[in-house]
Amino acid sequence: MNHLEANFDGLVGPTHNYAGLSFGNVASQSNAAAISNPKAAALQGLAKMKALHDMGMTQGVLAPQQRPDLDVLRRLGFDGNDAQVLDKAYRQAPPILRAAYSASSMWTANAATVSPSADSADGKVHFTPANLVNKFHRSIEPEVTGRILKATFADADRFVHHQHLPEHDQFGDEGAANHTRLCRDYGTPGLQLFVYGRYGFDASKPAPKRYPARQTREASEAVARLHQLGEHNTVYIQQNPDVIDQGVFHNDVIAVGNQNVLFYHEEAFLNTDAALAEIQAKFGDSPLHFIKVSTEQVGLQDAVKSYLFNTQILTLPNGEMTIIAPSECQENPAVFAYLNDLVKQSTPIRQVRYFDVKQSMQNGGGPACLRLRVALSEQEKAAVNPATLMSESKYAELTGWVEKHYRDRLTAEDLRDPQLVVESHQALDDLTRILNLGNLYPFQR
Ligand code: SUG
Repeated sequence: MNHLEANFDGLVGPTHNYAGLSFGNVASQSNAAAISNPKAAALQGLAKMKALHDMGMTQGVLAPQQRPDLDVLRRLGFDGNDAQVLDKAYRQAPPILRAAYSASSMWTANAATVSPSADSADGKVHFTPANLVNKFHRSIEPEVTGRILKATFADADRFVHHQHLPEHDQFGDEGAANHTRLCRDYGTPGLQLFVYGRYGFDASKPAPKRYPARQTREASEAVARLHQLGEHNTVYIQQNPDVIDQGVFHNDVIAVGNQNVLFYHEEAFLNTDAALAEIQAKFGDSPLHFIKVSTEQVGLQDAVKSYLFNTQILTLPNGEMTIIAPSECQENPAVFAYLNDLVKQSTPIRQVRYFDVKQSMQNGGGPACLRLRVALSEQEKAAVNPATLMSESKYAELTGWVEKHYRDRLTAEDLRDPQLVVESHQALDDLTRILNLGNLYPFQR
């Protein structure tokens, strides 16, 4: 039976803006108050999706969330009609208004953790939305994320949807950004690496000092239990707290894996040798490529700025691996030289392709942040909501939809404009028809 790995990218929502909301994410903080271009952001994301489709990959689309989240603003005491709620929040608490407007659900690597049927004891694909409790603007995502995932992977005989973990920092969970699966083929049982930043219930263990560790070990263990994984197919690895303090707010900023390749920076993990030995022991005899990038080759700051590791490693239909990198990797001399050399080495990676996702990068989201990987059998793929899969016609329909509904400029001042709410609702209402999602948004219920 054929298995494949699908990428489900987050469609950038109509209110994409730069609000400086993510302490510990250097790009988000340094672009606070920059002027965003939601139309360009959405088109950049769609162009990447279409390119992967054209490369023969299975590419899906995950819908954005309803923003602004007026319910959460009302829950926080801003009352009146929609225009009054926006105006009060704008005058009394601008950062809260910006949070309620964030299009951060575009980074679907943080939407959920997904375990394929080959690994889970019950032979089903498991999804757990991430609770994202570390940042207020992201903590308001999981419920609707769960609804979007259910509308996309609806077949209850094949797909199991769990509730997100309890909403507390001790169970901080950021989803697939801290989760990598290694395997021989997508359909053979694999090994799931859960990378955490700290312990939630043991303050004596190492932890970063400056920036928050968003993922706890206890959260990772809970997801593995829910997904019916066992000791034989899980490895827990602690992130190096020092790199978190240098801006590595998710593990996918410093490491990425695909099939039998683990591509990582030498400073990524706390106990690297022990972790690699455990991976090797549990992976079995077949060849495994640990591609280590040393600090001498690429310094940590260059890795963080260029997002060398926030790349997608794809296995193309011809079996060769390609890296999907942001154009920032081309612009950084050390990183560009490294990648040019990498494709000449004896690893499965044969090619690098560069994409302009600058609108997302300026908020700390690279190509890998924008996608959720779902390994599927052909039957499972056939059970996916077909309207969410990329095709020539879907691309044309979605780019037309963006051109029609999106603004090309958004400032902090614009967020008080009630017309933006009307425009966003119209856009999302149309989108639920294009993606055949039903009435999933609060304003539709
Ligand atoms: O959670 N940025 C996101 C970026 C997420 C990147 N995802 C992965 N690494 N998988 C975050 O920090 C910034 C929003 C703002 O400041 O406007 C933001 O939420």
